[in-house]
Amino acid sequence: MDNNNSDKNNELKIYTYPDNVLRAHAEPVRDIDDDLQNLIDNMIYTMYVAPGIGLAANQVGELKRLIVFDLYPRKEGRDPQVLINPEIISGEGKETFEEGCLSVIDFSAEVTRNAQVKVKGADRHGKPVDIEAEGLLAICLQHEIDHLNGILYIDRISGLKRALYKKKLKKKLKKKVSGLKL
Ligand code: GNR
Ligand code: NI
Repeated sequence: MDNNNSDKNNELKIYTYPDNVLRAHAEPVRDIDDDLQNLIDNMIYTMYVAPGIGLAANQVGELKRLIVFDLYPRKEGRDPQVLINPEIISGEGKETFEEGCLSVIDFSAEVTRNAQVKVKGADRHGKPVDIEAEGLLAICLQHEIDHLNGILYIDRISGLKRALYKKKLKKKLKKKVSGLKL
């Protein structure tokens, strides 16, 4: 990747289930260089375009421990957050929330996770950050950190609901294939 501004604000391809890249364990970020800054900018751009409240590097095919998020992606006064090498250091309580994922198309389901989590990591300049999260932030951080470990929210729902999604997806893919003009 060239290190110029034209590399910023590119919409990246979001990989979707059942792509293998979503099942891979992402590697820790070692170098905070210009390539990483470009990837961060492109991920933020891609998240807003999607639109989503968070995005993990696996979802755009980069196996790096890097997430971006913005719980309130309104147009005015956007405040995108970046976490490099995020780790959940503790979790407490339980909360159930209806989740969706940019990598799991046309589906949503209730997922139970910790209601509060403490997360540590680094900002885009490598400065250590500690976050005490609850509510939507806690859910979003757990969802994104799951991605870095190859886990999708559909892994955390009942087998019956997961089977329902797979069936729906199969049907949808068949329709797509039969509609192809070859
Ligand atoms: O945009 C997103 N919304 C969302 C809603 C409930 C729980 C988690 C999320 S994250 C999701 C974007 C995404 O797929 N991030 O990985
Ligand atoms: Ni997701």
